[in-house]
This record gives sequence, structure tokens and C-alpha cells, in this order.
Amino acid sequence: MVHFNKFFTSVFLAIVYASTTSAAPWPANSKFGTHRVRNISRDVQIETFHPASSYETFGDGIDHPLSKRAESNLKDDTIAFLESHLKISPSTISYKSGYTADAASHAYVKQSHDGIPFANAVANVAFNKANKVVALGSSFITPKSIASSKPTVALSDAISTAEKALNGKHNEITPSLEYFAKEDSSAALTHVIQIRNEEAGTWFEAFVDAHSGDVISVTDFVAKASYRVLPIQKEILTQGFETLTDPQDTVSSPNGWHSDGTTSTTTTAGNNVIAYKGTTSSTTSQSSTGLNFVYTQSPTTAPTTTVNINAARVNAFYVVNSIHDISYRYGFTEAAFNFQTNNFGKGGKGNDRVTVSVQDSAGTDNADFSTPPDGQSGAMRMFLWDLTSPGRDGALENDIVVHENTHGITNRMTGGGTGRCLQTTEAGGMGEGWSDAMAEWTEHTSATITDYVLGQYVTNDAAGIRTHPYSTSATTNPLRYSSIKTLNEVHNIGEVWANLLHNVYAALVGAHGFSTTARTNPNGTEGNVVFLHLFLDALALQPCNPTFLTARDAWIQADANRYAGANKCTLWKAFASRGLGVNAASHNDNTAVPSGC
Ligand SMILES: *[C@@H]1O[C@H](CO)[C@@H](O)[C@H](O)[C@H]1NC(C)=O
Ligand SMILES: *[C@@H]1O[C@H](CO)[C@@H](O)[C@H](O)[C@H]1NC(C)=O
Ligand SMILES: [Ca+2]
Ligand SMILES: [Zn+2]
Repeated sequence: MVHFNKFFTSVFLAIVYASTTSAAPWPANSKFGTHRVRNISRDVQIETFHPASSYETFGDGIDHPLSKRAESNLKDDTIAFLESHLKISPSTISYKSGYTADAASHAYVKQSHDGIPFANAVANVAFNKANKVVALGSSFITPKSIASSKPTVALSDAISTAEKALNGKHNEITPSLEYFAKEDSSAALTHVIQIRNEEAGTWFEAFVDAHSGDVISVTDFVAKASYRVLPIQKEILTQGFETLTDPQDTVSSPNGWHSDGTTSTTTTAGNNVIAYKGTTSSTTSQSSTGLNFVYTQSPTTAPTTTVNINAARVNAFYVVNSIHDISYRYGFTEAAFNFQTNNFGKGGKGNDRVTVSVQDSAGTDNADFSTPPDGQSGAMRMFLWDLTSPGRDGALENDIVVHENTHGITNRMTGGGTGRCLQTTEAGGMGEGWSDAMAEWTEHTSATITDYVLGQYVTNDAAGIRTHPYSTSATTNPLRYSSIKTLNEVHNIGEVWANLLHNVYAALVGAHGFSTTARTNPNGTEGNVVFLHLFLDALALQPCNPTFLTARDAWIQADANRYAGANKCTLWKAFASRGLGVNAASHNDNTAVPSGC
């Protein structure tokens, strides 16, 4: 559901806000799991609706109607299970995608009518290695009314409406026709059209009602960073540069970082990533033959000097490739909708390597990442920071690059590669949290759990860009599940989730120790290995637009699938320690753990 609140003067603006807040008898946080309010431009505000996902997890698993078949078939098994479990006709389901990973198989399904899929009424089913059903997330609806499947508004008219409403241009992606479940339980038929404005840094998917011509919802593919900056000049040391030889992991990147199997380069462009400035032809070339990219950054000169631009492109190329390789080892593969030009016949859609625009001129003191669906490149933009003299380059702060890159992982792995499943306020907030948690994971070097701070280099501030360090101390970081009630901005909500995950990480490393080879060896039993497995496994298991509660349940189920529940109590205790215990609900804390823990 969309409200276009046009406010042309600040007086009118105040009225609009006053009326929307006073009209609602419930607190703002009650809508975090199903809605999101976005400011499209200065005078347009949109509130979108996403049907709540129900979520069931089944521990060791339950049977489905085709369990007894000798040969399992993910698609058939999924349809048969949904038909029997949800008591629905197979004609109302369309299978979208699925894949088999090492701990579970995942299938993503859409509700459909007259052969036309629903955009936002989706389900995901997971099977364990014994071919039993272990999780079902579903936002299927029982529509009160369904619009005719024959559009009466022409696509060209829908495109101009969307371009005007979202202040951008339709891109080259062919629009689709999809049903859209509305808040009043009716189903609208919509033209789905991508609208982009590179200058303004926006990239939307508009749902234009194919009978009324109204824009009724949007997907926002951009996860914006918004950093709390403190313009205080303090002396902190930048971490020293090193020249690494052959950092690529050839299990994850079989042709290395500079070849897609057909074309080889000697620049910061390859199968997983292209790092450039201004235009994609402006990459960094090797500094000497043999793929050497040795450009020594000069901290005393402006980031825009040639050597510093090269250092930035090389560092961003290195970090994004490294995250590709690490996350690949833990399950973000071609079939799981990752970002690669060539998928080497291993499933998923290719031609979607990450594009990294360093020193992008569209902004300062920030960065962002857009995640369109599988088959379209993820787009990272790194900006310069102007809080110091000379300024600093976000592409040289690894935790910011990792944070942005992780938006691509979470948006692709949740809901089966659509880029549509972290759209509510609560799910978007967790998106920020996972990004911080991944940045933290990459920076740990031993079993000692230290507090974690993000963004100190660009701000030149030891306190970094978040309100608190992530910490096992509730004094250092008092954030709990219930803190969400008074927060309404995704990065602030994300801090609650990242701090929960920091405590989960500490508990797992406390129980199982630390592996120094975790980045390339996912087979270890150590706590940091276990943490990253559960992190990625849970993304694929959780429902579209997860809440803190369903995301937690997905971690518990991920542990059941991969480790037979060996970490169940460790996980519950860590979640419960910050209010996300078994009886937590509606952003109210609970510290209970299951009996036996
Ligand atoms: C949208 O803009 C209004 C007015 O500038 C501001 O008060 C509000 O916090 C913004 N909301 C979001 C979600 O950014
Ligand atoms: C991890 O285990 C798998 C399956 O046994 C094996 O193929 C792979 O080589 C192992 N990886 C490492 C890095 O030891
Ligand atoms: Ca892909
Ligand atoms: Zn972010």
C-alpha cells in the first residue's frame, strides 16, 4: 500500500505527519514487520506494505507426500508439500527457483493466479539431507478479490507514470506482469517496472496497477549507508598496507580474479568484480607485468591523486573479491544467486558481477549498495569522506566495503534471489545488522572477543560511526530486542541485531575456539566457522521480510540442519541474553531459554 504524501511546504508537511501519526492508535513499531516508509524525494513519501510471513521450523523434519519416492525432485516435493500442508491447489502455486546446498535444499515459490505470479505472496521451503521438510516461510494470502488477469492500462502509460512518480528513467530490464497482494486483502494486477536515477542514487521497482494506473508499491534496491559522523579531529593510525601475493581462492574463483573463462584482463575487472572510477572503462591496470597491482597510497595527498585512485580501486577490488570467495565457501554460490559474470554452468543467472564505483561523485561521507534480482549486477558506490584534510576514501576502509558488499549477500539469499525480501523496516534494519556483523567477522584474528567498532578510519574517530561498540558488556552496549520500540531508522535497528550477533559470535567462539583458516576452510569445528555457516544458512532458510523472531528461529533451524542442534542452547542463551528469548514478542523482551538449556 502506498501513500503519496505530497508536501509542498513545511507547514503542510507538518500536517501530513501529524495526521498520519495521530490517526494510528498503535505504536509505530507495530508496523516494522510489514511496512516501510520511504522518502522518495522532497515532496513524495511512500509507505509500502508487505504481507507478514508465517514461519514454521520443524527441527529434525517432517515428511511430505512424496517422501517415499526413491528419487527426490525438489520442485515436485515442494509443490506436493505445499498442497497438502497449506491445503491449496497446485494451480495457485508457481515454482520460482531452488537449489541444493551442503546442509539443506531450498525452494522458492510464488502464489499465482491464471498463470501470473504474485510479487509479494511467496513461500520458501527447506529440506534437510534426509529429504524431510525443516522450514516453511509463507506470505501467501487468501485474496478477497482478484483483479482480472488482462491489463487495461497500457505498459507505455504505466512506464510514464512510474518515471514521473519515482523521478527516474525506466532501464533496459523488460517489465513483467505480476499480481500484488494489498493490505486490504485484494490482489491487484501490476506492471512491474525498474526505474533508476543514477545521479540521485535511486533504483526502484515500481508496481503500477494495470487497471487503475496507480503506483501501488515499490521495491527499493538501494541499501543506503547513513553514518553518524563526529567531525572531531583525532589522531588514529591507519592499518598498514601489505602486498599480498595470490590472495584469490581458486575453489571459489576457479579462473582467479581476472578472467571469466573467456576474457582475461590485466585490470581491476574480472569475473566477480569490476572496480572503476567514473566510467567502467576507467579501471586500474597492473603496475607491472604478471598481474601486479602495487600502488602505494599516499596519506598526505588528496584521495583524488592518481596513485590514490589506483590504491582505492585495487583495495576495493581485493576486498569485494575476498568477500565473494569467503561467502562462496559458506554457501553464497552461483545457485544461491551470487554475483558473477560466468557461472561455469553451476546454476543461477550470470552476467551480474559487482560493479564498484570508487570516489563516486554522487555523494560524500557515505556509501551504498543496490541489489537488483539475480542476473543484474550488484552496484556498490563508495564516496569520499571530507571530515579530515586531506579527505579519506571509503574504499580504503575495509569494514565499510564489507558492510556494503554484505547487503548484496543478504538481499540475494533471503527469498531466493529476488532482491525484494528485506523491504520492511524491521528486515531492512536486520540487513544493516548483518552487514556490520560480517565486517566484524572478517576483522577478528583470534579467540579473544574484543568490542567492535566500525568506520574509525574515514571519520578519524575511535568511536566510529555507530552509537555503541558491539560488546558482550551490557554496560558498553545496552541495546536489547525491546530497544527497537523507540528506534525507527534502519541503521539504529541494525545495531540491535548486530549486537545480538556479536553476542552469538562470542558464545560460539567461547564454546568452540577460533580457526585462523576460516576464510578458506569451512570444514573446521571452531566457533567462527560455525558462526559463518549458520549466518549464511539462516539467510536461505528464513522467510521473506523476516523479523527478529523469525530470523532467530532460522538460526536455530540452521544449527539443527548442519550440526544436529549441537549449538541449540548456546544460541538460545545468547539470543535470550539480549531479550530475544523463547517468549519474546512484539518487541517485548524475554530472557527464557527452552527447557533443558
Ligand atoms: C522523511 O522526511 C521527513 C521530512 O524531511 C523526515 O522527518 C523523516 O524522518 C523522513 N523519513 C524517513 C523514513 O527518512
Ligand atoms: C572440506 O570438506 C569437503 C568435503 O569433505 C572437501 O571436499 C574439501 O576439500 C574440504 N575443504 C578443505 C579446505 O579442507
Ligand atoms: Ca548471479
Ligand atoms: Zn548499510
